[in-house]
This record gives sequence, C-alpha cells and structure tokens, in this order.
Amino acid sequence: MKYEPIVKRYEGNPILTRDDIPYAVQTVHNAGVARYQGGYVMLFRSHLDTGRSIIGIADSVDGFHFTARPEPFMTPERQGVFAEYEAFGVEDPRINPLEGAFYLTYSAYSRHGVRIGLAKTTDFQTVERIAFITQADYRNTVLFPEKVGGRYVKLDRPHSDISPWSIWISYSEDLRYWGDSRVIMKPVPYHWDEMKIGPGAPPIKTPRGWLNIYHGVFPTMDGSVYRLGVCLHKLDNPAEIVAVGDRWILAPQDPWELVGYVHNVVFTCAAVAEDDGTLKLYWGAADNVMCAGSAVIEELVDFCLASPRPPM
Ligand code: BMA
Repeated sequence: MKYEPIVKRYEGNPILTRDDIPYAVQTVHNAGVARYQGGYVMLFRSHLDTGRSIIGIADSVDGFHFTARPEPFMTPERQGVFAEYEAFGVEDPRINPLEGAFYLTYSAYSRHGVRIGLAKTTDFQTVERIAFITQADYRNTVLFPEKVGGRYVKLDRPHSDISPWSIWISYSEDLRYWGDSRVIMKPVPYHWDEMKIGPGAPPIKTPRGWLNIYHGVFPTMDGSVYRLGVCLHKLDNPAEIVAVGDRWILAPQDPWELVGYVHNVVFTCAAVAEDDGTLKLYWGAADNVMCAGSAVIEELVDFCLASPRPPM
C-alpha cells in the first residue's frame, strides 16, 4: 500500500525567498508564524553574508503570500546582558501566542554557546526582551499556549554528548524561572529520527491531546537528513506522551528542500491552527527558503494513535 501525503504542500512553494527581501540577506528560513489581526505575521531567520543570522518580519492576508517589511525585526542586541549572548546572531524564532500576547523564543548565539531568549510583542512593531530562559547548549524551545495545572509549560532540546538529543519539559510560575525539568521523548535507534529530535511548532490543543510537530535527524554518509514527525501529549499532563507517530510526516522532496544552504532539510518553527480544523504548516527548506503546506488536525492525531511507538 502507498501512503497519501498527510501534509499537502502548497503549490506556490517556496513562499518566501531572499529575492523577496528588501535588504541584503542570503537565506530566508526557519520562521515562526502566527495569526494576527485577521491575517498572518511571519518572523523569519536570514543568514547575512557574514554567516550570522538576524530575524526579519513579513505580513500576509492568506497565510501563503507574504510581504517582507523594509527593516529586520530583531538583530543582535547591542547593549547589556542580551548583547553578550546574542553577539553571533539570533535564530529560529517561534511565535508562541499566550494570554493575548506573543512570546518569542529564539536561539541566541555567542562565544558562550547557544541559549534561548524570551521576548514579547503585542503589536509586531516593537519587541521587549524579557530573559534568557535556558543556559547554554539549548535550542528549539516552544511554549504551550495556555497554563496547564496552573503553570506555564515549555519544551526544549538540551545538547548531550552522552545521550541522543531529546525533548525535555519544564514548568514555570512566571515564564522567567523554569524547573521540574524531565526528559519525555527520545530518538529511536536506527529509525528516521535516531540522531536527534527537537520541538518544532508550538503545541496545538486538540480534544485528544496536545499536538507536537517536531523534527528528527538521521545521519547518512551524505550528511544529516532533517524530517518532521508528530506526537500527542496528554491534555492535563503534557509530560505524558500518549503516542508518537512511527513514520515521518514530511521529508525533503522538492528541489529546494533537497538542495540549498544545507541540503536535505525540512525544519519547522510554526503550525497555525485554523477554524476549519486544518493547520497551516511552515518549514524552512534546505536552510534557504520558506515553504508552507496544510494538514487536517484530526488526521494528524489519528496518525499518532494508529501507528504509535513508545516515546522513550
Ligand atoms: C540545526 C539548526 C537549524 C537548521 C538545521 C539544519 O542544527 O542549526 O537552524 O535548520 O540544523 O541545518
């Protein structure tokens, strides 16, 4: 039997490239996207020709046609504690809607390593940096869109030389100080995600659980392949993963996913739930351009439950 693709690629891919940006960048990729004022806003990562990254902003009416604004949205801070830890660039923003605001979780690079910055915007004109919410060697942080059991919840991916890089959960009373951390999902040996996994899009609430679209990496003789998978967390206890879909839901296939700045990469920071039960999924292709697709949310939930593997 052949599988129908569960994520339908948008026929106009790629949806945003460096040719669409009114200032000098080498790439447009790994973007966060959110619904805002009846339309969509995208915060995208771009490599400069120093090899370091900044974050630009683009707007859309339909979620597929985006127009980049004339200036970047976030560049490395020049003063204070944020400057110290952002000196090498800011990368891979997630837009986490929470309590009527938008919290940005982004990777901050410096000579001290990579850590996660938390910033807030309510208008996508100004941005307020709040705190670093991890130490070094963390990437890929997403926030749940509401408190669970009275606390904020985040997923992230610490680096480890001892165990394959895995997904961890932590809790907070105030978004600034985090604790009660534990590992909740690990790669499976000799599987499509055996090398490392990491949170992708901020989790989406469904009647049967929190839907978590994550990335998984497989090492080959030709470098690593980045693909996307999906799992389901228990609604009232997101530390418990109900089911992990055994197969990937998206793999590099189109020419701009196979070849680019880094070949064989689909990498997501965003999935936007729509009122009609679908979601729009956004992914950086080959660390070079932005792509979009759509999927039916309940089909992704069924996919997890129909072919589950244990999370650890
Ligand atoms: C990861 C990160 C991502 C990137 C991916 C593929 O380690 O750097 O930003 O998309 O590698 O190059």
